[in-house]
Amino acid sequence: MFFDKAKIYIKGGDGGNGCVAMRREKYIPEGGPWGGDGGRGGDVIFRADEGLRTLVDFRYKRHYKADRGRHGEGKNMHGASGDDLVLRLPVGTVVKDADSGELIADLVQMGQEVVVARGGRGGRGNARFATPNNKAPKMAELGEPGEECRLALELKLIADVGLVGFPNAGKSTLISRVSAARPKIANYPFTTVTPNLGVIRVEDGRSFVMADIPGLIEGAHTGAGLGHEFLRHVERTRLLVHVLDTAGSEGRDPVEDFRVTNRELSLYNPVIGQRPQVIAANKMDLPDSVHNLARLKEAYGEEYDLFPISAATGAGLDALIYRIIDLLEGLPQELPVSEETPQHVVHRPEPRFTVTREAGIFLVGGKEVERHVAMTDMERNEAVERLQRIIQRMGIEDALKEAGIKEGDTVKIGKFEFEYVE
Ligand SMILES: Nc1nc2c(ncn2[C@@H]2O[C@H](COP(=O)(O)OP(=O)(O)OP(=O)(O)O)[C@@H](O)[C@H]2O)c(=O)[nH]1
Ligand SMILES: [Mg+2]
Repeated sequence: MFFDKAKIYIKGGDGGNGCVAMRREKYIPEGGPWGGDGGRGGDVIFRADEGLRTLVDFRYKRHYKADRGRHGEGKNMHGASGDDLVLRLPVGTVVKDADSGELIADLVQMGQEVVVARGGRGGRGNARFATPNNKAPKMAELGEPGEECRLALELKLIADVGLVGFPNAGKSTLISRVSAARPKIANYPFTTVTPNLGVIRVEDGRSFVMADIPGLIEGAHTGAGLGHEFLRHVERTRLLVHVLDTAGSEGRDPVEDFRVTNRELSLYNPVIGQRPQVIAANKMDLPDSVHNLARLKEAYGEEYDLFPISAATGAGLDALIYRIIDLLEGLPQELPVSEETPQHVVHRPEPRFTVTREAGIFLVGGKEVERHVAMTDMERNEAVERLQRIIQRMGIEDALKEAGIKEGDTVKIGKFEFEYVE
């Protein structure tokens, strides 16, 4: 099954908790703190893999979590780190934040790796909180929670050449003739319902990748036929080969078809409408093709390279393939960027924290303070006192006062709620 879209939830592993322990050994009655740190949680990593062609795996399993770090232990023993979780995705996968739509990664190269959710760091053990004033701290940090997010994955195949044209024009026949790709071929429209990639090698050792997609019909931009759904798979090609049924089977007119398909391409994305094109005038083995070829040459011969071929017999294919490969050499190597593909990620500076009032409750938000709260062991007074100092130092208390907080009001930071006291 072919799937080119998926939404998944991922979470980095939580850090392990720091340990509270005191040294107690023979002859060392007053041993100091020796609670070790927790280990860091594993990252969630995406790796582009050339062997994959679809996002189908993510259709059935949608939650992914990396291993958490182990907790620290006495005798200053640190917890082990959690294992990273490496997920393999097909080359060409675009990764966006499912909620904001922000581009997170574009896996365009085989083997490319991106950390999409970091594991949390381990909490520090009490050994690390010893000071001259507090030689035996009875607190440790909890592990930092791993990053979590919902991601929208979208596959946009990466190929040098895209085949476009009406259904039944012979696109799949062509790719099966020149590459090892074996798509379904049949004498009815919309035989191809998923894109296929084929690698074409020529005798001098050069090669390129071609993508075959379902046929387009008039009104595809309004969803007719299979619509524009599959055009994203030619968005990242450098050259289009426009396949025409030159024989005009079933009352079609190739001169008209060329115009209609190009209009649909431009309506989908003007950038694709502008992409260099070569015309493959197919089915030259059939009657009527000679007459139509003359008309095509008349109409488009000036503007486009036009190759009479028969995908069925193989006639004319060598000339077409060598022309494609020569053209590719003259085109820029980098991926064409479509209007849909953002070129850079915009990072908006976030305020350090926010204070809002909702139904009488004071809500404090912000990554940094929420992290401090999540890493505080509320069962331990020393830990809570430390959190209070941090909140004060960050200026949150002043901000709360400014917002009109009074003794006894409720404050909520992350999942933690408490009553405000001066
Ligand atoms: N006579 C002749 N028939 C051809 C030629 N090329 C393809 N055909 C036939 O045309 C029909 C459609 O071919 P496909 O390759 O499936 O066409 P397609 O463009 O991939 O069609 P969709 O996947 O529906 O978009 C099949 O019956 C092919 O055998 C050709 O050069 N000559
Ligand atoms: Mg086909």
